[in-house]
Amino acid sequence: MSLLTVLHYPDPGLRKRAQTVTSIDESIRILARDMLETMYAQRGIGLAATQVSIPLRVVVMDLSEDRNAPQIFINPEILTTEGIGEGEEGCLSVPGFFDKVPRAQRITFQYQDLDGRLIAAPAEALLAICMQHEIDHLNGKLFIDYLSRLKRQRLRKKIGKAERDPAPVL
Ligand code: GNR
Ligand code: NI
Repeated sequence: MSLLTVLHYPDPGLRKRAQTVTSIDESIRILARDMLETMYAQRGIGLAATQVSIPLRVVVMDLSEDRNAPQIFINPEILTTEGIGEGEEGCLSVPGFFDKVPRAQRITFQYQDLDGRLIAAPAEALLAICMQHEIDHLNGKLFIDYLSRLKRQRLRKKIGKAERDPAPVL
């Protein structure tokens, strides 16, 4: 088991489009396991491989209260969407920042499991929101891209400042 480093905005790695997984082999199993470990360590409910510098279409999630229901989605794709709603979102790659994002309320999506089986399923509520958030990551998109220019400018200013003035070493 190994913990992976989660990239933070504005790291350019977060803007890469992830490639389709063509062979679900041992390396993908290890990646999924390490991503779950990393997600649990950071108290996230989902994680996309692009966030840990691996440009492959792999997503992990655990939406359960008890943090004991890991889910792995290979090559997830949205098939249909219905309705529109707004929910508060956060992202492990934009720590400490939360805002409302418009998302489809209900979706159907497909993915492959670790055995390569193609599965189609409906989603609503938190699963629908999180699946859209994670598939955006695989396409190099972040939830802050949906904010107004003003809000994004304010966020960039806040983060830019922190990066320009690093804490002095001793
Ligand atoms: O932990 C997370 N919480 C969350 C809350 C609302 C909408 C989406 C998310 S996903 C986020 C983890 C993450 O950054 N996944 O990419
Ligand atoms: Ni995220």
